[in-house]
Amino acid sequence: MQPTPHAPDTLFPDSLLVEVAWEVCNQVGGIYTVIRSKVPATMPAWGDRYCLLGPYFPNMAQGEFEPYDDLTVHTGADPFAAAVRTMRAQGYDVQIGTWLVTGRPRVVLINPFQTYDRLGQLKSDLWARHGIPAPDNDDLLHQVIAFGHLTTVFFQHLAVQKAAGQRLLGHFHEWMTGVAIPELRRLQVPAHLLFTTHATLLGRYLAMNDANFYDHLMWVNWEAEARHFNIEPAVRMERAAAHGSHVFTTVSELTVRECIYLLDRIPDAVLPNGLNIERFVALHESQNLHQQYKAKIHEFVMAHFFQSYAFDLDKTLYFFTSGRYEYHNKGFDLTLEALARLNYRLQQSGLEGQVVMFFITKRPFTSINPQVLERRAMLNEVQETCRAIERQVGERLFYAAAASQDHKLPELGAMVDDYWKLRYRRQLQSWKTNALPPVITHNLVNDGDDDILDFLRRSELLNHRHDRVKMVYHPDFVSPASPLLGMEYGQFVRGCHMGIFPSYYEPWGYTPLECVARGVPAITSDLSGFGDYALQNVPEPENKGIFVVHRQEKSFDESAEELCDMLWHFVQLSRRERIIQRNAVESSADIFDWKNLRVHYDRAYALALERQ
Ligand code: G6P
Ligand code: 1S3
Repeated sequence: MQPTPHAPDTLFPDSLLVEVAWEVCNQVGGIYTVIRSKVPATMPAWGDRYCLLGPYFPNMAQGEFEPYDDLTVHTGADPFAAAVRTMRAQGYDVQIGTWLVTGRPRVVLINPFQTYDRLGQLKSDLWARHGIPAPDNDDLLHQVIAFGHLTTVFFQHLAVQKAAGQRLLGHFHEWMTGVAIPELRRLQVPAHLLFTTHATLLGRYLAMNDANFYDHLMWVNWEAEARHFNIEPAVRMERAAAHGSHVFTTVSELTVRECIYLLDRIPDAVLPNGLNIERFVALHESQNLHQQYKAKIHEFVMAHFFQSYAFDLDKTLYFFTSGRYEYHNKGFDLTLEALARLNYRLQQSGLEGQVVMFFITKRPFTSINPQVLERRAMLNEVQETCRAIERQVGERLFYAAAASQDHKLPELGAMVDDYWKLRYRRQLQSWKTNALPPVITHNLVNDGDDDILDFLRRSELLNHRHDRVKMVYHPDFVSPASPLLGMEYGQFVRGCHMGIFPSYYEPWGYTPLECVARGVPAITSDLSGFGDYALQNVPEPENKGIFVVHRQEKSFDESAEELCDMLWHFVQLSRRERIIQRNAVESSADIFDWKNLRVHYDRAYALALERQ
């Protein structure tokens, strides 16, 4: 396919930009969201002088990547195609094409496995030249080292192929791609290099293992800790990238502290993360979608709970949290504690209604719990019977109305055949059970050793009829193919009332921002980059549906109480107040549109171009 021509740029007109990330056409986590969502704001500025570079994993790239046809690669005048050509002429396997996402940027993908026959040499060079050791049995490190070498080769070719006077910017995200930086500097490849860390390796490990991580941060001996956690090679790669780049950046003020103490370099800039915010012209459109997707969640909830006992769906609120399973770092522990307190408060109060809380994360499981599937299947049968009765009554009523002499509504029950009446009664009899609705939807591989389940069992939050906070732990991502919550994640978010993300360690944290962008209020914390940014840049964030739990210099108990207060306040809002709040949330999302946040990247590029 021919690449689409893009409008020429006015910013940095004499420069080329290559953004290198492990997650280009390869969705793993948050960096995929950064890169992908930024494309529509990046293309108008850089157009044909922009290229993304990542590792080629055919299974992951499938469906997202469309290669250019041979003619385009062979004759393409742009320096990226020329660099690919010359690499291919040397026998390298390099893909060039279009990433099939909004903005359709050019991408170059390189298969890291092609240099595995030279791994021994690459590893010994890395050690001899940059003091970075590499163990024998770590496949991710091997891929990273191989890809780092191929990236270096690509930049060397690009530096030759670019037009005279053209300047080359290389922006590397995260340590997995940053390993090329020290080698590019050693070879003096004429490129202006930026490195962005989205979380320091040690920070993540230490935060997970030290309840007073932030107090101890400035005393950490990075070398000793890297050995202790057995991550020394990756930490050394991260440090080499941070120190070797012309411009070093990170995603939030919070991570700046980590960079200073754990990487020994003060970042030159903070590049906050944004989203490509798509706004509806009319606010009611967004409200309609909430109603539509909430109805889908209602279906799941009826299937899951109503076999055991029913409750009023109109007085039910849906809360959720989601993200990588890092129990402490993502604040799952705090969320559970606050929900347990909320359950108690609701039980003691005269308030009507209940909360259904979803934990959406990823854990190894063997299958969906057959009981849960059966509950769903039985409800589907009940629904089919109801529809059949509805059709029969509908047709007969219509006939009766047309033939009516007295204009009275006939007895509707008499219009249903005995067959359907019996079937209806039998289905309902066999459907109802005394068993409690399961708190988890899947069978975990290690059910006996799971922090969420452990908490629920210890605190007796087991979906008893009297519990006013019900739990649904869904240890798999939400997807339209799922027989339980068969919808897109974004649709699920819209159907909920509130997202809860009071992280303890979170360099940025997209999950609350994804809520806000969909008009759903969200709770974050002052230890997440997003929460910290909101406190500093959004006037009265709570009026825009962004609630920030204070965790800095607060005990677990104090933060849990604050979170519980926020939830308690929310459950007391009227429907009208919730609707008004959703409208306010949606209109505050613009602050986080890449169109507004891209300026931070532009400034960093300008700075990199000044440095040699
Ligand atoms: C949207 C719909 C309304 C509906 C409301 C429910 O605003 O347009 O028709 O009543 O959602 O809001 P709730 O917060 O109760 O889910
Ligand atoms: C990191 O991904 P994570 O969830 O491992 O990068 C994300 C994008 O910058 C960031 O939002 C997140 O906080 C980091 O932790």
